[in-house]
Amino acid sequence: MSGVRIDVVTIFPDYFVPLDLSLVGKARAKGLLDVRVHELRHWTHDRHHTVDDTPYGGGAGLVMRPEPWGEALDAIAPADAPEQPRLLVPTPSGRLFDQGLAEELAAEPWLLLACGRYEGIDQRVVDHAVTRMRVDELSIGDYVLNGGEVAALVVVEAITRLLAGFLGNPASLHEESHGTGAEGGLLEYPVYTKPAVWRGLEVPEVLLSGHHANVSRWRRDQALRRTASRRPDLISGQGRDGWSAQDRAVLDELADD
Ligand code: JD8
Repeated sequence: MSGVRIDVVTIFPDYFVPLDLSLVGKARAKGLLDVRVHELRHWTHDRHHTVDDTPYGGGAGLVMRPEPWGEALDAIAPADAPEQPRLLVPTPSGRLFDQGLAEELAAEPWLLLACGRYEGIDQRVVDHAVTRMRVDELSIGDYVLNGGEVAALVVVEAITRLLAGFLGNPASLHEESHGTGAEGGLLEYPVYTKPAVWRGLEVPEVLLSGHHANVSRWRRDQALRRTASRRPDLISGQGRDGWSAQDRAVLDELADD
């Protein structure tokens, strides 16, 4: 199997059934993607398949034991293997996962996602793994989830759709928000389809005009307006020389509002 290999270790493998569905499922069927989901408890040896214990230093909750994780990583990526995966550990205290990181990870041949639960994974698992593989502790956003599985699903989908041969029309990637393509960095413009009038609401005239230059300008203006109002950080993040004169005219007009 030639595609990108993604191993996922979790105590809730059923969370990853959705990866059998839809476009990711098709990518797996096309051999673009080799996803392997592993049940962490497979690497426990007591009859209760214990994966957690009380935290050193006290405090609420439980921490995931290092031993099952160590054995899981050793089994999936033996230290003497010719190559090692890039280990991704979802955690609220990780670096922010964004489109730039998604594009970087989509170029990796082998990823291993370690999904924690409880209060998290004993830190020594990461401290030991970095001695033989690249490790990224990442967060999908500033809100608290109950575990790493949902974040792992987000990461797998965001990476898979960037794989060559995945999207019917890769050109659409360039137009996307957050991408590093020409349109990147701005939120998407509003989109419309038939009918031209729906419940008394009309599609903007310019989109029916067939005047491609006017359509592009309108879409750019809409993307600038949306971004300025919803994500001003994405505007201030790009120096003024990143904008055309027409862009700056729109931004100045918005600034005056
Ligand atoms: C991994 C355990 C739950 C987190 C006590 C709630 C990512 N953006 C994100 N928010 N939350 C996570 C995340 C939460 C996780 C684990 C990722 C493993 N938990 C813990 C600390 C507070 N409980 C995440 N990516």
